[in-house]
Amino acid sequence: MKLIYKAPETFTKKPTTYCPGCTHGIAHRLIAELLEEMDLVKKAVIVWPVGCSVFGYDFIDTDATVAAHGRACAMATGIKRAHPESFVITYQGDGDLASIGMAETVHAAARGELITTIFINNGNFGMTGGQMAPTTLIGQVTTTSPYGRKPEVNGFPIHVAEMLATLDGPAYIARASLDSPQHINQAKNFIRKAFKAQLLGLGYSLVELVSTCPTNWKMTPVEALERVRKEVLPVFPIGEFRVVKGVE
Ligand SMILES: Cc1ncc(C[n+]2csc(CCOP(=O)(O)OP(=O)(O)O)c2C)c(N)n1
Ligand code: SF4
Repeated sequence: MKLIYKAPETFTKKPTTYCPGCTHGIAHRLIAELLEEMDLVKKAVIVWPVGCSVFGYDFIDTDATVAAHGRACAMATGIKRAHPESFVITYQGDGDLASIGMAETVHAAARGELITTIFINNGNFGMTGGQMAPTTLIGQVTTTSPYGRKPEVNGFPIHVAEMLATLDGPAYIARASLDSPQHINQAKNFIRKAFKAQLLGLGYSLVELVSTCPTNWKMTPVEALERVRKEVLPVFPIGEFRVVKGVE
């Protein structure tokens, strides 16, 4: 039989800790495939966050560390400056990156640090029980917005990719979605460009990945993917928001 797919070699054989239908695992696969295709496995240092993906170091076998809540970009900055030959990635959820870690992220981007961030936008704090995140949609019910997010009380969702694209430091900023095979292929292309931005020394790069959290959304995996298409993508459109010369 013809082999059409096999798991990346960099994946460990450990059983996943993600819920059924969670797209964190797809994001992991794209990163591992690209590290292999671009011959970066030995140079890679991944800074994992707090949140459901904190155990990412158990699933992707590279050098790695874990940053306290939101501090991944600060830690990655230190690693990259001390070891410029390393290929440094931060992997962060929206609670981690856009809530308590927003300052670190914005300033690392503004400084044009030569690191790459993979940003998982699943609209809530997954690990701690589904609290409202900066990316929670207007009207969305979470454990801390039981009547739905209200702009007058909770403010508006933050569009991280668009916001960072206004800065001069980033070389590549894009948003993709993990809801369908076509979008997953596009996400891989965007992450490849983000990696290229770091390899060419052009500046900070970030790919936001619109993701699911079926458990806290209280949906089946299929309903969660449908919600991404119907409700999330109209608010968080996919596309490239900043591409400096050389990355394309
Ligand atoms: C300093 C600190 N404050 C709070 C927490 C609790 N905490 C752990 S995970 C998490 C939320 C993570 O949510 P997100 O970044 O959206 O990732 P997800 O679980 O959705 O993948 C929080 C608040 C912590 N671990 N450390
Ligand atoms: S709680 Fe949500 S983000 Fe965390 S593993 Fe489950 S589905 Fe994924």
